[in-house]
Amino acid sequence: MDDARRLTRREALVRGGAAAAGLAFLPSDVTARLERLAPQEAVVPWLDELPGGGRSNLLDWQALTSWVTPSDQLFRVGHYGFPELGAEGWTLSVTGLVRRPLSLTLPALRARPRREITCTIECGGNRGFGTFMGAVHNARWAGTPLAPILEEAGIAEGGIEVVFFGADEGEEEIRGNTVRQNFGRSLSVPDATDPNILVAYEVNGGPLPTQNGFPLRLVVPGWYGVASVKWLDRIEVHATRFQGRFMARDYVTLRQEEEGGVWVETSVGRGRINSMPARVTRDGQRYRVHGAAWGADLERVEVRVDDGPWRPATLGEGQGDRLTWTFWSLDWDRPASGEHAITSRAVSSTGEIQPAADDPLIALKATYWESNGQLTRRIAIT
Ligand SMILES: Nc1nc2c(c(=O)[nH]1)N[C@H]1C(S)=C(S)[C@@H](COP(=O)(O)O)O[C@H]1N2
Ligand SMILES: [Mo]
Repeated sequence: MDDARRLTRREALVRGGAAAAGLAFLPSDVTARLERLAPQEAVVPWLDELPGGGRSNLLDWQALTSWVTPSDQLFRVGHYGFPELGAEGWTLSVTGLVRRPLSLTLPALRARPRREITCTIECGGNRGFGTFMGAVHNARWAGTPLAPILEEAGIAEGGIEVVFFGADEGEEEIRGNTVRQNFGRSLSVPDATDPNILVAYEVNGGPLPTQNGFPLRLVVPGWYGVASVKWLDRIEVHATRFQGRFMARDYVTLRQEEEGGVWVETSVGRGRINSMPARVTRDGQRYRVHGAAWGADLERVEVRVDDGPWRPATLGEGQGDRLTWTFWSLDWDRPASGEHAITSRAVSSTGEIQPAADDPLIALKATYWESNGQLTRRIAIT
């Protein structure tokens, strides 16, 4: 297919989608909002197109239409598959080093104070390999805060680690033994008492989709997705640090230190500063680059075209909320025809800059997790 025809097909697809969503309410100000595509605007396809959807239901960046990811568009990761579980009789137990063990039914959890939080969750493996590029979502979760549950159970003397288990399980080979294990992840007691952590039973105003943890999951805002345990049915307080597969074997970053050359292994934990050019739109001769940034308290996002200067983007929806992604855009007037490279980088309020691809933080990293380096996308202007 030649480029002109591809463009036409994309335009039709994107416009069709927008029309179906009811574009009648289009506001006059379309700046920095990916979800609002003016009728005369068209998406210019990337040359390095990234497939969305698939088994992991990855985000299609070019077709990104909404700041809140609709529930049927949430990416999903299930290391032991995606169990279809019933809500009937579900209980969440809180045991181990606690003074008052608890067993909480779903009605009991729903009767507790309800809290909603909108947050961006990214898989620690996002962008780490091949086309696994859209493992991030921004959704509005509802549930009850974890901290008061832990408070009620009462961490007993010596309890340092809160371990969360899902009902999903698999066989693991561990030092010569074959054992069955549930998916498990832990947080230290101070990390687990973060008031933003939810035991969630709803997303975007509806039940959790099966693949995203129905009927109950943990939501740990500000952390890579692996911390947000799905199909949650057991919380244990331990006296020792938990070294399960998803803490200490998988989701471990191996990186060489720039000074001294020492190799260090760290468990994937808190999210990292990140950004992504999502798409370029064209309105006559006016082009605009749109994208998203997340993983830090953002101060600004900058965009570079080819080897030009870094230019500040206009921040849009999500600005000022460190737990959600922020949409951004940059006007790109009258680009020369031919191929161009577009790179974005996020900068945090503490001055942290999203690392370049050749930054030692990225270049000296041997594993694919925490791949938050700047990404360059290619586009042809005709
Ligand atoms: N029980 C359970 N919880 C889990 C997982 C899992 O395999 N089993 N995968 C984790 C990983 S690696 C990620 S990235 C997030 C993804 O959440 P989502 O599938 O709702 O997008 O779920 C986390 N919680
Ligand atoms: Mo993940």
